[in-house]
Amino acid sequence: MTTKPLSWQELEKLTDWKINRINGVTNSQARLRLFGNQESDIRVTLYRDNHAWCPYCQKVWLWLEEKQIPYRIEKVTMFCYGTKEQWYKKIVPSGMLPAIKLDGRIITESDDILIALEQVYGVLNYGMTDSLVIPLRQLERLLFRAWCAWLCYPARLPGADKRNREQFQGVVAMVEEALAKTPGSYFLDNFSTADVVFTPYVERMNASLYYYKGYSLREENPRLSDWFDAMESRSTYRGTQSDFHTHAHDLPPQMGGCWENGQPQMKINKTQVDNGPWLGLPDVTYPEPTNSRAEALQRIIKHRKNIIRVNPADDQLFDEALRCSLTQMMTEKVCQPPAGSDAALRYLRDRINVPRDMSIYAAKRLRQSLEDTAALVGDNQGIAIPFKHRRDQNPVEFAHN
Ligand SMILES: N[C@@H](CCC(=O)N[C@@H](CS)C(=O)NCC(=O)O)C(=O)O
Repeated sequence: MTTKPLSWQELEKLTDWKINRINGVTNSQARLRLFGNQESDIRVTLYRDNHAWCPYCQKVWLWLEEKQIPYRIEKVTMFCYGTKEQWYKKIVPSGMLPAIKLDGRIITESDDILIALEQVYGVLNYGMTDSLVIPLRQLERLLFRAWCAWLCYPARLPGADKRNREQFQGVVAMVEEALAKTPGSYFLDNFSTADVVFTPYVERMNASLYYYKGYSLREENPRLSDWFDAMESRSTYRGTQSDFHTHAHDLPPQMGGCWENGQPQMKINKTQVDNGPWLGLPDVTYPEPTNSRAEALQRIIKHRKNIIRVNPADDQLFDEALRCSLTQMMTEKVCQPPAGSDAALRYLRDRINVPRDMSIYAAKRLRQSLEDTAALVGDNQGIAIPFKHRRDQNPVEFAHN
């Protein structure tokens, strides 16, 4: 069945998605988190990056959410997508993230931040300097280095890719062994700091190795698979969790490059991450919430003016095409977009960020509806996502209302 695009007013009636940013579940839009406390109880400000790309920020963010510490959030631009704010350079001259202000004192370095927070608020089941946690922190760094060695350097010599892969898998085997030491799914007998420390990079390893190397960390390792499932049972993690598409394209400028190995499985994975279908990718396994489409719709409605303004296509043409795509997403009826809007729809498809813009399933639904709608008029792609920088994501463009 085909239909005409709904107007923005009609679309607005199809969503009642709403969250309580301040006291509700973990979300990336909040500037203030109270967990039922008063604003006067706040002693902490977290400085994290605008797009929730910075892994070390995720570590501190997750810890604060798990401990339900009341805090403020100040967002800062990373060098790879824009200009560092002067006010931030005054507090942290290097511009590095994350940082916190705790009782007026600025602290940088994510490990030092967690240790300082533990001194004030107590540990998250086990502390950073606990004799059980220290070897796990060392193992996480070992895994990180093996991942970088495989992902971030070109494997020019024959057999290099295979060797790097084996070296990485060797460290993964040690991680599997560490996870197997306790009966539950977490690193220690309960969820703890150790899990928080592993989270940011294991999430990025899962995404990047799937996309650039055809290796599925989560599917090939049973203990890590259980660990991911356990993490996804926590609303705190779900609020900070990103997806394969976001990471595949946010990592290259941050890491100084990610190298494809060109193998058949890699090519299949890359095509699926970039062109869909996005449902079914092993970046998430918890069941899809019933309101994922309503969330995507609400988020687009809120930012539609800027989304249309920054899109390279003509505003009127893209406005109609975008409404077609949203109409299709909400009604499941085919809605023919204007001729020539395929590249514009795919431009947006490629720039939805998780969790910055919306949660993982909402983004999958939206990407799919943009792709399905674009496919009705052609196979033109949007302007390619840059690899060396991501200034196409400069948050300044979204500061206007
Ligand atoms: N050892 C530091 C590493 C922090 C770090 O590398 N931060 C990166 C982002 S992940 C950064 O702020 N780079 C500057 C920028 O990208 O603007 C920590 O643990 O906090």
